Amino acid sequence: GGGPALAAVDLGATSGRVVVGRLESGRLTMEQVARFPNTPVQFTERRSTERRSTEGHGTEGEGTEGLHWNIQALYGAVEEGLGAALRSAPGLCSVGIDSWAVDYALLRGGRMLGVPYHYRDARSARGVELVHAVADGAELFARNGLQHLDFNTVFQLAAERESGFLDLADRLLLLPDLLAYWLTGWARTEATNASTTGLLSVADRTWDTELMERLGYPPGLFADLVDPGERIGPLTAGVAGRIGADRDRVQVTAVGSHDTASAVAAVPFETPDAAYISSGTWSLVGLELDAPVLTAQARAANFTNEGGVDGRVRFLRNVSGLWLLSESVRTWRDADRRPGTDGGGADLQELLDEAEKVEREVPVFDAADERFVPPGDMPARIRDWCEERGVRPPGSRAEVVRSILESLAAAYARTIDTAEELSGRKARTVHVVGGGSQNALLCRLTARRTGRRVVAGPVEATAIGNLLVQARAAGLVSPEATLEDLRTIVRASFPVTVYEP
Ligand code: LFR
Repeated sequence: GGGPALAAVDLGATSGRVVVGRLESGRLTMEQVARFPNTPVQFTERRSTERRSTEGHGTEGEGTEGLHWNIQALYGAVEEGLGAALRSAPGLCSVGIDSWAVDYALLRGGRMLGVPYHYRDARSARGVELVHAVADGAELFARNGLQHLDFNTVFQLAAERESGFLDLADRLLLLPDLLAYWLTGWARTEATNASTTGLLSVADRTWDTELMERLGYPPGLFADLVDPGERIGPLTAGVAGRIGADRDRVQVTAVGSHDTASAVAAVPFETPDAAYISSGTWSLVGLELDAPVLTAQARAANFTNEGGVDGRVRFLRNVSGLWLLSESVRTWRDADRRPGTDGGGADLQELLDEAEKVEREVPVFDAADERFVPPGDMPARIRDWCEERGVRPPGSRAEVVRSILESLAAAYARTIDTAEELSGRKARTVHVVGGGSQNALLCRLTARRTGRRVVAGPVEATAIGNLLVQARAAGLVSPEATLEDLRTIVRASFPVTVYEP
């Protein structure tokens, strides 16, 4: 129809989508108008030709040039998706963009330098060494409130500086901001995503220029901050022409451009005494708080205080997620393709059905172990983890799947208990949003292992949070609406499934 509509561009680690949202009598309706794959690219070795990688995902080997995002392809798909959004909703007035965090592009004179790295690229380890020589983990946590993850932007940039690229650049843009820049010509940095860089002060959420200077990162690289709900700018004439838009009618609006910030904004909390799991490639497990927890205990437990929509704090931990499953399935598919191997079947749904029936006790491994971050053979890494501890590893593929789900659920339980202790806030209910909310076995195991009621859904929380922040900015809901008011819309619009412990 011709009524006002909004578009969410939501880029995930394996696929992206464009979703049109409309508000009709206090309810949000959504229509997915485009979906496209996000396939990272591993470029061949730079240093030694003899060590050319034979495996497609060679980040475990040394000397590979790098694992990158195919950002041009993503941008092309976004423009096409916005064209589809306009055809479906001629009244489109606003676009918001979110993606995973921490990754960025360097530019000079508006032109992109090189191809953005994927946060799972191995070079970050070197960056950690370089940064820690200047500021140790305790100091970093006091300044930025973040859990240590090797791929935090602050570490990636140290590797970039060492390779000389930082000297060439005059601008750094996080990836959703880069797409917004290409659509509008306006270079801004959205604050929730900026909070994941390690370069934003947790005290006042402004750029930590002192730390930048000590690390040799020119503060002028970093663009002005915008909060979710602020306007970034209208489409350029060129973009408007290509997608068939009336130029000044469509604004790009800042949303929680860190996907997890948008997802948490859409958690249908009924009371503050609840935890959430934003469950996709990663599981982000924690609480929404009004103020950060910066104690030594919080740092030791590797909790993060990321910036949320409306100034809330996302007090959480990165626990691995469905990545463990998807990488396992990829490994099995590759194996089944090799001649002479008898495939055991690698259809995820079938494996989940079989995993449900596994009766043998499977091992619970530490799903948050860093060894599971780079791409690779997860079943082999799980086996190694078990063998190092004299634990019997899972045998069949179904057992591996069951072991992954049990281990994720156990990690959720531990993390939620710790979040309660560290914050003094109770978590009586656990909300699961995102793709993992549709995995019934995982939800049941989560209820069992946490001993708490699990409320699963909505699956599209990220797109919903993105759209509702735009709706408020565009006046489709009251500009005065609080996050709680927006969550009332979520509850009215999307059903949930409850799992009792
Ligand atoms: C989830 C997520 C996490 C972040 C990780 C890497 O999609 O955004 O919150 O830690 O990806 O950017």
